[in-house]
Amino acid sequence: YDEYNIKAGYVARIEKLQNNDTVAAAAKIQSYLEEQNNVPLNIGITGESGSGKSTFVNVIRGLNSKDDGAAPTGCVETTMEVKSYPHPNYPNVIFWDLPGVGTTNFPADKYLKHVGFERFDFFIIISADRFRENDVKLALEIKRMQKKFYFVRSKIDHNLRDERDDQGSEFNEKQTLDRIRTNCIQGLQTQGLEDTNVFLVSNRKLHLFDFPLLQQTLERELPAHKRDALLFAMPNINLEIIQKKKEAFQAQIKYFASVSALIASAPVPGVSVAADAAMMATTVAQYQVTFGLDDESLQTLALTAHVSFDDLKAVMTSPLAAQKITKELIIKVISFSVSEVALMAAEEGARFIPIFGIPAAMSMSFICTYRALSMFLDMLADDAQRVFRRALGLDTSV
Ligand SMILES: Nc1nc2c(ncn2[C@@H]2O[C@H](COP(=O)(O)OP(=O)(O)O)[C@@H](O)[C@H]2O)c(=O)[nH]1
Ligand SMILES: [Mg+2]
Repeated sequence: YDEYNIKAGYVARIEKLQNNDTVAAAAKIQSYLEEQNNVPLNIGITGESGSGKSTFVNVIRGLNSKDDGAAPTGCVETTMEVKSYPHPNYPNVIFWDLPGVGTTNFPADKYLKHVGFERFDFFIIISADRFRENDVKLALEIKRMQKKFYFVRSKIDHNLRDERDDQGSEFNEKQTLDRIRTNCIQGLQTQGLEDTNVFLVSNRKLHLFDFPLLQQTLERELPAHKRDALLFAMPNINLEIIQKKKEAFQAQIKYFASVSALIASAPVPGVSVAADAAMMATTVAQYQVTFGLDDESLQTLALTAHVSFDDLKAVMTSPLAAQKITKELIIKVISFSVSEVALMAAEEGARFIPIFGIPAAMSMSFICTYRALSMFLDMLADDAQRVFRRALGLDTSV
């Protein structure tokens, strides 16, 4: 009788664990994280043929024009086709290479209908010259449809080079940039667009001139829930953006740690560790590509910055540098750093734990995952800064 009772109790306990709320809770947190990383962002890039739209679509996605998945560049636009180019690491962020209004021969309102304006979060209107009547009409129509637009004046590197050749020792970069900007803004004003900013950009050197300002402006003006989507998809053009990516990832770590705490209560021994390492590997691999530290990104950077691939690899110091992120690598690096991972209290993490009111094993799991992911994030953000300094930090001329 007793034996029967004990057994029944045991079975009931296992069943309870298996159907436990914690499983549902872990799944819920996981789907929340997935949602966070899949917020759709659709950016329409328009402007006359030859203005540099397709090139912009490529460089902003961290691609060279010859890479797989790059938009074809340098060809005269003849089709009215609307083409979508998802970000290679964040396919929820889509850049749309739109035909120029001139190519379609549509008036602005028909044009917007043709390209399907509802889907766009905002438009970027590019010109390699002063802005034309078409650009202004389109901007006014976009505004009427209660969407946002940003003017980008491209090929600034060309203008500066020409001006330097013409003016010799008289050349002043800042004055030249100010003059181009003022010209563009005045041109827009005379056509009826007041208070409009124009961002001066070189698609050859995205980290120079106004692209960083454009990035900040877009981020500021986007609804809050879309900001991280934009941030993660942006190329690492300066140290600030690397820092912001790090902070955004850091803010997610408590959720990953909670999932691992919940998994720690799983009835099957060993599941917790294996699941943690797999989850961490996926997350750390995401850090790696987002910081541009995977081989492919480094190769592209080496090409555009005219630095050798090996030089870029040489400045990275973390044990993850230039490695394919696997479960095994994660476990290996964690075991090297056991003292750091196990002994240091996770401050933010500790504050988050009481919400769950969980037993000790789960807290340990929470703290370990929290510490480990924070450590990996620190390592990769540091490497990203070093690589940035080596590749672009000193490159301030066109
Ligand atoms: N120097 C320089 N050339 C650019 C820039 N942007 C685009 N180009 C070149 O301008 C040409 C037309 O660019 P493309 O992107 O095909 O223009 P689209 O017709 O608007 O898509 C290509 O040969 C590009 O390499 C830039 O910022 N600087
Ligand atoms: Mg094109």
